[in-house]
This record gives sequence, C-alpha cells and structure tokens, in this order.
Amino acid sequence: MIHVSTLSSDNIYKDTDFSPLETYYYRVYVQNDDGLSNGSNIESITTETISLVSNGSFEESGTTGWNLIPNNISEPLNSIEIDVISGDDGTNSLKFHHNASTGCWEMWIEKNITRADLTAGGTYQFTYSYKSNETITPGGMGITLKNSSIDITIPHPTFSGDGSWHTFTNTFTLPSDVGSTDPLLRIHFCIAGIVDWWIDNISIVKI
Ligand SMILES: [Ca+2]
Repeated sequence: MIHVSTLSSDNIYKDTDFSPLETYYYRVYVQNDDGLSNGSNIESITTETISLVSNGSFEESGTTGWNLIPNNISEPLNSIEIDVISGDDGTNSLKFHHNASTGCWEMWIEKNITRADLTAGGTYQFTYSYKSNETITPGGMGITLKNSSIDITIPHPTFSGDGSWHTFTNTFTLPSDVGSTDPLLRIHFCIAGIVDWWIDNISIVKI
C-alpha cells in the first residue's frame, strides 16, 4: 500500500520513487461503510532507463560538467571545443583537433559519475556517436571508468573517416564492490597527425 486517503476529492496520486527498467503495478481500492471494494483493474508501467552521464550530448550550455584536457601547452593549436552545427543528437557535438603531424598528444575529456546511481554487479551499456573525415585509429587508454574498486577499460572503434555519424556501443559489468567514491569517466584519445574528429551523445545506461 503506497497511498491511503480519506478525502473523496483526493483522486490523484503521483509516484516518484522509481528505479530504471522496472515494472510497477497499481491497483485502486475504495472503502466505505459497507467494506472494501474488490479493487480496480491493475495498471502497470515500465520505467525507462536513464543515462548516468549528464550533459552527454553537449546540449546543456556546451561543456558544462566536463573537464577538457586538449594538451595544448606545447602544441597550441590542439583543441577540444563545442561544434554548434554538426551534432548527431541535437545541434552540439564536441570537436577534437590534433595538430601535430607526427606522434600524438594525448587528449581527453572526463567527468565523475555519481556513485549512488550505480548498481553493484550491474551490467551497463556505454554508447557514443563519433565521426571523422579520415580513417583514424584512436589509440591510448580508450574509455575508462575507474575508482579504487572499479577498473573498466573499453577500446575505441576505428573511425572510418566517411564524415558521417556512427554509433559505438559496448557493454560492461561492474564488480560486486563499486567502492565509496564517484568513479571517473575518461574518454581518452591518442591520434597522430593533423586531424579532426567529433563525438556526441555519450551515455551509460543500465541494461
Ligand atoms: Ca549533441
């Protein structure tokens, strides 16, 4: 029993305590001096999953919530910035420019994921959209999610260079102990050459 009322005018109840991808069932009973009714039809609703990555599409004031590391001290033309006209989801995406013709400067973005949103032992799907204008193989550490107990590494795909958006997905399972601190999500690239690439629509959802 989640809600009881003795007011005849009280005919709306708003439930706010949900978990993702769970089905909830509701039934209404009415009671008067003659006793309790048999109850209404049972209505059900399945909640949607939610991404653990806030502003993963860079639509909320651009890079709000993200820490950007373009590594542009020795190579000033390296950049990580919002591109406002070429989003895959919405209008904004995040454009990387690496400006060294040989070797790679490591470049990455990162943000903390709220520990309280994680389910120990849960399986999650990481997704992002990506595009580039030439074929590149992003080396380096790939995508990592880490704290003292979590140590997840997901390799990047090869970017085909056709100038179109593609979607990359990968599933991972959290350990039974997810630690006590917010894990750091880092999307890390090491790409040689003078090249541009874009990412958008980063999400982590429980599946
Ligand atoms: Ca976007």
